[in-house]
Amino acid sequence: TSSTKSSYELVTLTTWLLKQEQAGVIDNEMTIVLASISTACKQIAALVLRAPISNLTGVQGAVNVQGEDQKKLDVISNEVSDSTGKLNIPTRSSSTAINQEHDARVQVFSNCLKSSGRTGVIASEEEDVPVAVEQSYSGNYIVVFDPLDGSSNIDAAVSTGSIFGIYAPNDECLADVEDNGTLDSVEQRCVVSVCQPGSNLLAAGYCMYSSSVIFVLTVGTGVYVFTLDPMYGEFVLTQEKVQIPKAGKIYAFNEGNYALWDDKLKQYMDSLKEPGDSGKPYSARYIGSLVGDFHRTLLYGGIYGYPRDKKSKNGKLRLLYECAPMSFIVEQAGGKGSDGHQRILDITPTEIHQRVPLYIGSVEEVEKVEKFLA
Ligand code: P6P
Repeated sequence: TSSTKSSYELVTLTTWLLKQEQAGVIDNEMTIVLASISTACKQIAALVLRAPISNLTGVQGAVNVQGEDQKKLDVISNEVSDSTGKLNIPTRSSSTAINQEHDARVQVFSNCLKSSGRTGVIASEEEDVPVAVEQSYSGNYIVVFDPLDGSSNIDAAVSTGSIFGIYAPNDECLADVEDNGTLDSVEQRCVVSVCQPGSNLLAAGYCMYSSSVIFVLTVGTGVYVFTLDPMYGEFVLTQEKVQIPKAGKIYAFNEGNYALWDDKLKQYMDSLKEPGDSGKPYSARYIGSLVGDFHRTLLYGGIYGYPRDKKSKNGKLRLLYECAPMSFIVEQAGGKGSDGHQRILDITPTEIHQRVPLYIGSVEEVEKVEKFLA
């Protein structure tokens, strides 16, 4: 008998979401928010695929709230389709237009979420403060995201990714809430409503733009992997209930920072290089893109780490829209996400761009580094 699945057996993300809704795992509003996120990811995939061609690479010139040079694509990847949902892929001739209008340019993720009508608040790496969504008709979900993590890799066509998390609606920060306070109090309420521990996440996922476009999602019932079929632009279910190996001899750290690490971490890193009982040391794999390094860790086992160091007291990665969503996913796959001492999902952010050290992957590997750091 043929081992390949015939097309009618393939499950698309759309039908998978509807099944979760019918089973009562998610509600209709969440289905719409997740569908709008998958649309944003398909649009970003198209942008990333053509970046060199449409001259989107190169530094935008603006600097985001992180103080990092904004690559053109991560500005646009924050929005892509205008209100008509049309995909605004700039052509070569419009590159100057991009420069002039990048502030006004539509933003992929936030625009798709706004047009879903079910998103109340968004918090993005590319936005200084949380944004209360005017067009929210119902649902009012809170969505946190990094629209294009690792965007510095775009020019070299190395994997990049979008990361997102969804929290339950709350009325703290709705745009239409009458507020006789100052704008600051609205923003402050937004920050309060967005700054929740990852243990409150209802859903989390990422889309990796690599040799395949891979959409990974959990709604709290395990981790599901979808692969974009460019033949008809649908995400197709390719793995379900993924379980990360309990151990794995692959580590992903930027060892260029070794001299800046504290001694306990150096001892951990040195230990990985000893052949040990198996006679084989660990393998180093580091591509400088969290989503790419994480996805390989999820499937093959091992550990990704971005420690604090003498330069970056809290490491580099953001708790709210990078570490927490990835930790929710890895725990759903039987893995662990830690700041070196505590569970990432137990940490409540005090501000939306807060950084934390991150050690994430196979349980035995994360516990090994925690022992060295104790
Ligand atoms: P470094 C990309 O900028 C990112 O946020 C992650 O995707 C990636 O793992 C890390 O930073 C790379 O940082 O300092 O090693 O270049």
